[in-house]
Amino acid sequence: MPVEELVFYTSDEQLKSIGKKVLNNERLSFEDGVTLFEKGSLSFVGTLANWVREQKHGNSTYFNRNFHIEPTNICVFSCNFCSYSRLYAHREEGWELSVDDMLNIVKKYDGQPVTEVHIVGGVHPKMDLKFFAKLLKAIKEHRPDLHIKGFTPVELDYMFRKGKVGIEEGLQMLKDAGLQSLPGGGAEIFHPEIRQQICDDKVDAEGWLNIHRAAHKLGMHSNATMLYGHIESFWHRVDHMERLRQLQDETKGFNTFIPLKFRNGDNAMSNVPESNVVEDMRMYAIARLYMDNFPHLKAYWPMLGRQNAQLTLSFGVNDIDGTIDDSTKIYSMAGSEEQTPAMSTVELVNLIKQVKREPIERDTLYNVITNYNNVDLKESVTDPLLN
Ligand code: V47
Ligand code: SF4
Repeated sequence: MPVEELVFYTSDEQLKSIGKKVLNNERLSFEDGVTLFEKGSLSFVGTLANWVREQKHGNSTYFNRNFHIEPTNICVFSCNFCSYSRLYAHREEGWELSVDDMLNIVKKYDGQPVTEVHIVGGVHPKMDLKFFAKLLKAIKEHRPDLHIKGFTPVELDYMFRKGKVGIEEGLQMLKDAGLQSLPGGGAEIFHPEIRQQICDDKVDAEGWLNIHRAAHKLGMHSNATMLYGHIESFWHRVDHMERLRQLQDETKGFNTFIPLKFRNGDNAMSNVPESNVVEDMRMYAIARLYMDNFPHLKAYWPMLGRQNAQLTLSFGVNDIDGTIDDSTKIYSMAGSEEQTPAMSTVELVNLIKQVKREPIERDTLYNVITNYNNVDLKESVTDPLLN
């Protein structure tokens, strides 16, 4: 048997026909997606996903130098999976940063080669459009070269409704103030059957997609996430990916798809068990196969843990996010093993090289900053740029 047939071998006729479609670069149907979740072994979906990944990116594996700002964990919403937020009535248990506090966080990175700040937090009833426009302007004035990726449709929808502005107008105001792209959060699971049970009171699927559509039309890029591994069925995941795939066909504005593993520490869904590593890897692999029009697939290591993030690089993933510098609490508060998430560039590069991939530092829009494939880190470990 030729080796090509051996690696994709399956006796199942349905899987065989899906495998052929993938190898012929044909789009998978909704039913194909569900079949992969129901019947695809890790080795079957993983081998195919790795093939697709190598067709698209070879061994290139991206990371960036970034940090987060979480303006507040006070939130008017009550998502059941959220371990991080506190209601306004209990605001003494949370934090609320002023524009100056946040500018001081940015100033900590003066002289350091970070390229991106990721701003996301709870929905505070008093942090409005003007407050955030002031923040964006202050950051850009201080550090014009820092790319600002910020705000989920959950925050934006609330900000725009409260400020009585439409989506386009609100986004344009934030763009003019310095916002350059949107992160992928707030998507959770789009289907109302699940959304109503896990995050009933925040923006719905249509609202989330409309805000990303409008951002893309304004020339901004964005990411998309999916919170998986809780009470959803496989077909809800496929439905979620299908809605994103359709919007991407329309706008081509998404850079990256990021499946986020549900962590059950200290939240209202702590009774729901977490998915195991095989299910996690199958999720990434099937995402790579289904999301054929998304250029990149990211494993977010603060949520998954660094070893599992490393493992995803054999199951379709080509991006593992960035240095983070212990600047986010969302996952440590939900029980992730990464309690103080921070990795130096040397650690990220070594993590990628250990699994025989090529580490490439990128900016937010995937422009290459440095290809570390031929850099001997033992030589340059004292270089401050690598910390
Ligand atoms: O929308 C909250 C998730 C998201 C839990 O765009 C949880 O580059 C698991 O979207 N278990 C926000 N997940 C974070 C996010 C993100 C992260 C990294 C990079 C990017 C990007 C975006 O965090 C929320 C929600 O889906 N989340 N609680 C939890 N218990
Ligand atoms: Fe608020 Fe976001 Fe937590 Fe939901 S996930 S409660 S919107 S901070």
